Amino acid sequence: MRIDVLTLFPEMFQVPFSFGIFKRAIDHKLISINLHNIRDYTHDKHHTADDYPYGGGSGMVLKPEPIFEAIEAIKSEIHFEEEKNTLPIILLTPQGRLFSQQIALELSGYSHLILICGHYEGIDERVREHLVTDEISIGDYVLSGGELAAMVLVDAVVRLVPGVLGSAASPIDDSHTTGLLEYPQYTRPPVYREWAVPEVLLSGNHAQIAKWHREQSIIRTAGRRPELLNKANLSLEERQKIDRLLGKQSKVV
Ligand code: 6GU
Repeated sequence: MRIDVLTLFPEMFQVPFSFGIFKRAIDHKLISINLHNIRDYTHDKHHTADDYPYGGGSGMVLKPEPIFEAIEAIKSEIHFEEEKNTLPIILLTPQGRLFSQQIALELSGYSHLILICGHYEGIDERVREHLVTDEISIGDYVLSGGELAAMVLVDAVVRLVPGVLGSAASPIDDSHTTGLLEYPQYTRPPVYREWAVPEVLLSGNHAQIAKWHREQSIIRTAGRRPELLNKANLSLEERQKIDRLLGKQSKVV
């Protein structure tokens, strides 16, 4: 998968993309991330990427020309019409559709994505109308720019690209894919400050352990995020257990 990112601050991406799964995925050529400074596509000697809003108002607005030209430069390297026409051009903005595991999964199916990091007070509307194919927000709060949102999106998408997580971990089991939150995890020592690890986990009985994991996931989801249970794949017995749980217990576990 190839990801092109248009930003005023390409340096912000250096650290996160140099560690962990990103570094491994880039080194193994499973993904390539190309950073483009929007200022490099300006033509005046001050490299002006933003300007005052028509009609007045506070803040600056990103100019359309450098953004159109950057995308056209990227597209000129694509030789297949089909890819050019289906390529997602995603604007990160608080006005976009709310990002989710479902959207991450959808985006992980593309071989190429372009991300535009919005900044200042806004972006010229013509970019939205005539260039962008999708707008995404990562949550109902305001960030000062789209960069951190782009990093969140790239992280969530890249780990779904086959091979990126390696063979041990599978994103299929992730919470928000299963609809259930993760069960509690323990490691050594078996007793720490008199707090013992649940006995079943030390039993070596794999069937009992799997049953406990499942139960704990359900209890935890019912306590913290009951609305997630609607999309979880639960047996009738499990549904009945939850009804009893939610009826009797209101404490968050
Ligand atoms: Cl994508 N951009 C900005 N500036 N703020 C946000 C956001 C994006 N998503 C949530 N808040």
